[in-house]
Amino acid sequence: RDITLIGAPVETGAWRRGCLMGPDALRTAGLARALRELGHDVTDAGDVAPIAAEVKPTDNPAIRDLDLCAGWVRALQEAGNRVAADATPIFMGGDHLMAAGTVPAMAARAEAAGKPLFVLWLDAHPDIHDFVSTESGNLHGTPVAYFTGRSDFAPQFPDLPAAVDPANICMIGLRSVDPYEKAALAASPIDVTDMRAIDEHGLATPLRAFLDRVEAADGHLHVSFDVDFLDPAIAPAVGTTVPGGATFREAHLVMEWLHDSGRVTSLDLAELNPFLDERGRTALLMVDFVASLFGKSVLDRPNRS
Ligand code: DIR
Ligand code: MN
Ligand code: MN
Ligand code: MN
Repeated sequence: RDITLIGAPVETGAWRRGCLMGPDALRTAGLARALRELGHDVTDAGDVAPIAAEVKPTDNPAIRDLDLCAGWVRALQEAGNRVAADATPIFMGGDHLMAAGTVPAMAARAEAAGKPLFVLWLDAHPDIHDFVSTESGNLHGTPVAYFTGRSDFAPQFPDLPAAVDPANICMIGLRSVDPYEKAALAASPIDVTDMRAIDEHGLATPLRAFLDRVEAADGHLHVSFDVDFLDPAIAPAVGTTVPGGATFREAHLVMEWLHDSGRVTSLDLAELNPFLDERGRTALLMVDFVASLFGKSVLDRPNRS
């Protein structure tokens, strides 16, 4: 595969500073080398920079750094639009606001290819707030509402080049959902597997069902991987740790099945905050998971089951 690494060092969507260093930590942890060892052609396109913009303030005084956040969304959409039709971009974040840039660009790319875009959202949080509902004012909590066209983000964020159908979204790992988000998810066709469902039934069945749907629709698949999907005991380098996350084995299975599906066309690595890491262990873990997603396996399984 032709893999393009794109740095998205946005940190103004999160309350804590430090995601700025995410792309460089992933580079230092050997992301490009790990992918090359698997036989992929890897290009590092460097870091995107925000497009300076002054935007109209919203009525919500909690929202922070709106100008810069809007500038990042615009810049990341433009960077995503430059990705070749047959390349597989890995967007190295950066806080999860990055997905407001990357996902609309990937939706537009899929549309140009005549395919639907599916999104696998691996996260403790659903990130489905909008400018009105966010109480924290941290815009990394808003990308899903934006890229599904659920709420109005105009004129601060760009007009959506293509919206993602919420019926094509699967969220796995949720365990921090506030009342607004709970109601929003209940009213939406988004397929949700929270931690309780994982404890009761495991994540293999819902993941298989989702991947089968992507296959049946001949869709593109964007994976948005928030570090806080993982349990903080194995992945401490994230500003919004929530106890009770995915184990190493659960996440590893997700990565191997994603590889076996052959469907992943783009990937976000979001919320890595190296300032909070322990000697790079979270960055190294993320590189390991990405390697599994792109073909590193323990044993060959010709029957794919
Ligand atoms: C949180 C942020 N739900 C908020 N979400 C995070 O501020 O609205 N997403 N951390 O991953
Ligand atoms: Mn840098
Ligand atoms: Mn998130
Ligand atoms: Mn999260």
